[in-house]
Amino acid sequence: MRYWSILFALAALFAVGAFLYAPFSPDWWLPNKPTDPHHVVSKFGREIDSLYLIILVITGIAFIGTQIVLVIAAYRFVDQRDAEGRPVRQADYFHGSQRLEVVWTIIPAAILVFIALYQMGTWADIKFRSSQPKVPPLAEITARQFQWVMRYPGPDERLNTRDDLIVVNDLHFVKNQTALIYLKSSDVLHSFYLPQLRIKQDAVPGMTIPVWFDADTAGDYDLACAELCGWGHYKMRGRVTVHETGLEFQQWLDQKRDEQNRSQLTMASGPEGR
Ligand SMILES: [Cu+2]
Repeated sequence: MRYWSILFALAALFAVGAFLYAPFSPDWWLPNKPTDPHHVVSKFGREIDSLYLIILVITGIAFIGTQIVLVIAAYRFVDQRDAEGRPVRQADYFHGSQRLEVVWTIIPAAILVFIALYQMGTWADIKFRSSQPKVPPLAEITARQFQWVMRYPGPDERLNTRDDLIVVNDLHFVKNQTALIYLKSSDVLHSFYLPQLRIKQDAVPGMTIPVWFDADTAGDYDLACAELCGWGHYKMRGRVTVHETGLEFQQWLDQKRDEQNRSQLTMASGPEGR
């Protein structure tokens, strides 16, 4: 029944066609056009995207290869009968093939070793403590159900002093400058996720984790929590603003600090102050 093998071949052809077409589709997401909302804007991000593409090419070749073999096998070894209804070809039974098993173990193992070694430099740049940039921290960010509390150092440039600025869900830094933050959690596991920067780091209760990143395009981006942390998980969305210049960033800091001082004054002066 060749008819069936051709029908199954169509399914394989469709799957391979969809795979090959996907990168040219307007909805394709990696790597993406500058107009795309998830366009990568950081050095780490581009490295991660290229790693992703390499893995996609390797798995793509394996995928197309297996589909071709599947279609050929279904067509060639089709169930055929002679006039008396007996099978034309007798099936062969054999107890495995050691050579084949060695081949299909060594090839994937070699590919995995290659990927493991190839990505090591990128991983080290993003995560190793030894790569931590020697810059003053931009902020300390504490995740809690369900918001990001961001503490920026005040004019004394030190964290956890009285002149700190505290804002919620509002991350600001300057274009082309490495931003270093200290990530904490005050309740459960959260995950600090900057999609356009391809940065993701768990916030772990009891730990202070340094995270660093940069952006080469000024603009507004997203901050999300990527760890289901409770009923209000979806609310842990923050704004990320990358400023064109340090001056612009400083102006934002000053303005927020003024607002904070004013509201503290109002609170301190009690009802008459209103
Ligand atoms: Cu969360």
